[in-house]
Amino acid sequence: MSKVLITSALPYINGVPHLGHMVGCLLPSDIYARYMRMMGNEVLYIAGTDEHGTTSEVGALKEGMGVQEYCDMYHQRHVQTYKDFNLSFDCFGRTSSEQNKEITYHIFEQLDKNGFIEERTIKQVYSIDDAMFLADRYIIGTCPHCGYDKARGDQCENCTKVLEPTELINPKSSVSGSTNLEVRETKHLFLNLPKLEAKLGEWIKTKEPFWPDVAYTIAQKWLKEGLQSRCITRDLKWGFPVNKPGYEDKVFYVWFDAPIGYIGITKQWADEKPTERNWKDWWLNAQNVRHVEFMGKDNVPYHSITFPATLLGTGENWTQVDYLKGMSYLTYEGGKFSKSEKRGVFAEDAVKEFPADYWRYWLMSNAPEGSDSSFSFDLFAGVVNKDLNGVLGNFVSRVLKMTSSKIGNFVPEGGEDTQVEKELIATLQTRVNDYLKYMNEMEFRKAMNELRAIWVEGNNYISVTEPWTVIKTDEARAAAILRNCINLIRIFAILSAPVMPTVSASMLERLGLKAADMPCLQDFDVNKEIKAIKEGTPFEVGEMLFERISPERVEELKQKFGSNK
Ligand code: B3M
Ligand code: ZN
Repeated sequence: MSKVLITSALPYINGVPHLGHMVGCLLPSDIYARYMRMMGNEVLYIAGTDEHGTTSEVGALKEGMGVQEYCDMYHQRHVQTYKDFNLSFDCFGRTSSEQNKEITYHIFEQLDKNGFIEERTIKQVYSIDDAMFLADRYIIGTCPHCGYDKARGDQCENCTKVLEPTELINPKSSVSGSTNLEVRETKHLFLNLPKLEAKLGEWIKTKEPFWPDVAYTIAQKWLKEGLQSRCITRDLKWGFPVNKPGYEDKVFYVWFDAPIGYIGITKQWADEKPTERNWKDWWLNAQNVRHVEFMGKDNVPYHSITFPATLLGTGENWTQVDYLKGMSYLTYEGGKFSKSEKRGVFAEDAVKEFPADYWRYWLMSNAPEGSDSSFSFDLFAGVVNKDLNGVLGNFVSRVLKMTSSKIGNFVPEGGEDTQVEKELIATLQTRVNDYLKYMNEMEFRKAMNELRAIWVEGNNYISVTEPWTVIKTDEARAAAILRNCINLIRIFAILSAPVMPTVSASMLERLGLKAADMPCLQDFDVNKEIKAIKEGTPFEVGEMLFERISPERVEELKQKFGSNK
């Protein structure tokens, strides 16, 4: 048994997650965590809300709440949403925790002691009416290049030119609208990445065979262009106050303490049961831990450069990422998800329409791996009706109903297998091996494709063997066929468990089994598993596993959630 540490990028606290967030890191990490547990590994699966930064301060201001109160409220909403989606975190914590503060301070002190922190004086825009320094993107004005009047201080959305806030014509604060702004000098701390470059380059080389191309290429590109020092402090109130004399009125930049949050949240988890758990077993001088990180591709530079460099600079032996899975983006009905324009499906609303497993399966079988992918209700209904209801649901209901009406509510006894079963077992074994291989490699679309092909084999088998005809002349043979089919239901339930845990449990329950009874997926032997349920075992037919989505319902959903078309 090996130890696998799985982290999902920590969702920003402000706002609620939409389907794009779900598929970008939260869902694939959960599927991988469930799968790795079923492979017999010791898994620690961690995530939490990313709470610091200007966006939280501004968000709280807009909703007329204190920042702490705002974060407490949104944290609960995140927790509830992920529970509804059945995400199996060992701990879903918060970057604002005391534990994270303690570890952030320690890491900063080490970096400072080792000479990787520089002090610099920079110029920044101060809003007198808001009584705060404004982050570049909170200053809006007219773009000097194209004349667009809502350009942000970091970039013009219209002509895409990167800007300095001081270049804007008629700048104003987007927090209050005030034009009462001035440029002030302020002292900040920088992480000296150029000084860490050589160490980092050495470390990245050791990762070459393990990293998918996208992460490796991004990291190499940054290294080739030469690293720049990065400012790790901000003039804000909400955040961890900097633990260095002269900087007490500043806080750490959100991207400094957010990835440290993986460690802080592990400590939160350990502190719940201090006699049983130790966060250091996973993070500091830890033995045999493989760390796998999931994130949207825009987060890759922070996880392959800044955070590893931060840990390397401490001179201590921290667990570093071994494999980084970066996902592209999901679009909605041909456009962007947009909360303000009320377009797109938010996770908390999605589960009110259909059970989480429908979404989990659709999102993973259409995961934006490699390139972006697009959600539409037509595509969603197509997959639910065809793959889930038509292939899997139909097989389960057909087999159990037929057995019940022709033989009885128990696993049929007697009868022999033939060449057909030999071929079925061989085909399934090849497919199962491929499925497990893709899951190991975190190639989720391919894995889901294989899973569906496995269900299809069940339908093929029953069509070829025709137990409903055979029973008229050879009851024993029909019994053998239906017994195999019932065992296939169990096999399908086991293999589907990482992606559709509730559906899987419902399939098992019909056969009098529990999720805890599932065998280890390592060396999964179809030949053995197809004989697992004893003859005479009672079963229940149960309801249809999935509902069909009608064209009328699709139209309703498009109206309700907005469409770009
Ligand atoms: N909160 C960005 C994001 O949600 C950021 C990730 C932090 S991971 C340490 O996309
Ligand atoms: Zn412009």
